[in-house]
Amino acid sequence: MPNRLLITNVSIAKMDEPDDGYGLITHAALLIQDGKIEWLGSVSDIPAGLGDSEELDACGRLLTPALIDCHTHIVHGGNRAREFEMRLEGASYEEIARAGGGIISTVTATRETDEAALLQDALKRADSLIDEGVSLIEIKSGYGLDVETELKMLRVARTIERERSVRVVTSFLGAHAVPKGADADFYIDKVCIPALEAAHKEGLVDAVDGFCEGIAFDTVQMGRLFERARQLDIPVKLHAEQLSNIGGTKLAASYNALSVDHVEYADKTDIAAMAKAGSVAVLLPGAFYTLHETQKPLVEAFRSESVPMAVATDWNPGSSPMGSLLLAMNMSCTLFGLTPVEALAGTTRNAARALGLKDCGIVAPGKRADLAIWDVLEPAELSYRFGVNPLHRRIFGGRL
Ligand code: DI6
Ligand code: FE
Repeated sequence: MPNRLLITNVSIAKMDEPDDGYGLITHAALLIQDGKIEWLGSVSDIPAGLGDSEELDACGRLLTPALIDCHTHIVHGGNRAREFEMRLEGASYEEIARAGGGIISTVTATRETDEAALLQDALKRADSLIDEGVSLIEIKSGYGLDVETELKMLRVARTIERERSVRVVTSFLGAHAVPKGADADFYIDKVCIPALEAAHKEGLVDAVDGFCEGIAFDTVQMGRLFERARQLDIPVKLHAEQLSNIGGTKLAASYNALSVDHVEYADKTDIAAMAKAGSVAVLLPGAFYTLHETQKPLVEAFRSESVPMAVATDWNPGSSPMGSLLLAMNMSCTLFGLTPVEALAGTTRNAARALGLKDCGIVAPGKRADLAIWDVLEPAELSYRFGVNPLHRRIFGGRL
């Protein structure tokens, strides 16, 4: 029997490029063959001769591309609930970081946690994303800051893909923070770049990321890392303009970054540079919310410059301990003013683009059959509610 699945009686939000809306078709059907979308259209046009296909009646539910979380740090040890309390007592994120807390405290915990325990914790986090219809998770290193632990994190990330029906894309984030007592320049040249080379050699690196910020690395230091990435032919992306504007966005754009992430403090000249470079803006409302930020990304400028906007959880133990991509979609609307169409494009089509992937993120013939079926009538419902999970079922690689 051919490996075919026919979904009938479904509404489909195709989220495909030429249409600025949802690309919605109702009373539709969709045919999957060998893990890919073969055909979609009106139920009245279902091709003949499919009698031997497995069939699924969606009872009028909504089908979308499966969701993509294009920015996470779900492999990490420990937690930072104490810092949450400290911030509520008045300490700022930067003050905690400068006092040796923040990212550095997670580095200590991650170094102390063995690979098996890191994997168990990360799988739980991956499972909660999968339960919300996520088929693809980007996972960063960056809590090792030494060769051994950076590689350990990336190996765990790759293992998740073998343990679960989910795709994983990795980013090497060795330039996340300056290790305690180290000199930032020395660290970049003598630890971070060698760690990148070692991780690349093991096939663990899909992209190179960094944290360009007053409390982390400046543009000159990031530039040296990006130069090495370019020599190794690895695409780059950057955490930039999250807490201040120090030029990270323009640096990233000059390397044709896949994405520039956070970008609350990016100005119009930064956004013009992103447009020219074709970089995606990854908006991370969980970090904005957690840190009580007030500077919002210039959404109107991203729109007018046609810079695609993606939305992600930034799931990490410090600035965004958020395990829900649906909540990130809601927050991107409520806090940043995205429309529900933009929020869904941000976790499907534009999230795929932020990862440099062309085989997923929209519902179209030839794309991977990574799909989500929701117990909702209209696509705006996915962003409208929060704390509610309307997933009916997820299809991964054509399999229910
Ligand atoms: N920006 C972030 O939001 C995360 N990393 C970064 O560079 C925060 C990571 C953390 O606080 O542990
Ligand atoms: Fe992050």
